[in-house]
Amino acid sequence: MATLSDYPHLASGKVRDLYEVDDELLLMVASDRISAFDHILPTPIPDKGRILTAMSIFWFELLADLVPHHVVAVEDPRIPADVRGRALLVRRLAMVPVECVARGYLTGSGLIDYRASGAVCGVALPPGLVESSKLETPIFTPAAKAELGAHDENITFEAVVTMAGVDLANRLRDATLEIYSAAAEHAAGRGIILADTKFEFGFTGGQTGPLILADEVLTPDSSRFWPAEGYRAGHSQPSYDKQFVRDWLTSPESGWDRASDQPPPPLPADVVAATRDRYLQGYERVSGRSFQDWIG
Ligand code: Q0T
Repeated sequence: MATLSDYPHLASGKVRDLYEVDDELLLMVASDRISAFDHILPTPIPDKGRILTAMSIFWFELLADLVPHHVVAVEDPRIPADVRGRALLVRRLAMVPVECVARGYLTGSGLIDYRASGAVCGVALPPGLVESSKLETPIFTPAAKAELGAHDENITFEAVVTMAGVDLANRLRDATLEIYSAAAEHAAGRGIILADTKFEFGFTGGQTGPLILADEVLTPDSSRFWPAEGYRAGHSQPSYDKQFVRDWLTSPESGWDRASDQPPPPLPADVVAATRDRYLQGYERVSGRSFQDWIG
């Protein structure tokens, strides 16, 4: 059986790690780590890595008729036993260095940019929009990946054209908006608003080959999911997954000052349990699948 130390480490995000299996294959490993307020918390959420991997697989499968994806296997002898259920064997691609974001609602950096300029990534929006407003039409708001620890920088479509050429830029925008629409429609049928999401694409051959959907997809780490029943424009929506964590960290009980240079404190067991439950409920509600049926 394989072990993680068999594979050279290639890259790490805040909560995931990438390893080289061979010239054609990589291993993407999701951890139980959770971030909040731009910090990795010292307390893991049990099963988070497996739940988000199951969620990503659900969406890759649902969207497979619309876009090819990079997943080769979730059960394979080349996947080490200790990461089984939270690791994906994926095709090694030439990645497009653009974070392909679709937004159907205005929040986060989109709202900040709109308040400053009336536009997001060069897309002019009508006046009078507020926190969490639904957009008339979903928009493509690309970003450039920042160094670890920094925020991705919103860029214009013209900047994508400069980086990737007009042809590829058009294909990235069209694929991003099509995939977002299909996913948002599925989520709506389950009582969930998909406010926004981020995709990454790559190629196997040259840039003329098909765009292949990579990374993780449509997890709470790459997307904003809102319960449809509580939605109200003009208010920030509770985070489906991290609200207990944020509420506790900003409460006096935590003793933590967000503005300080101090690392966040360990989470209490009840906050951990409630957060694990939210991830579980989110997966089961969006997929209609039982986490008990996921491997591991
Ligand atoms: C990638 C080649 O660094 C990243 O994730 C950290 C865990 C993002 N990233 C993805 C790749 C992929 C994918 N996914 C792929 N299929 N082929 N590179 C590189 N960085």
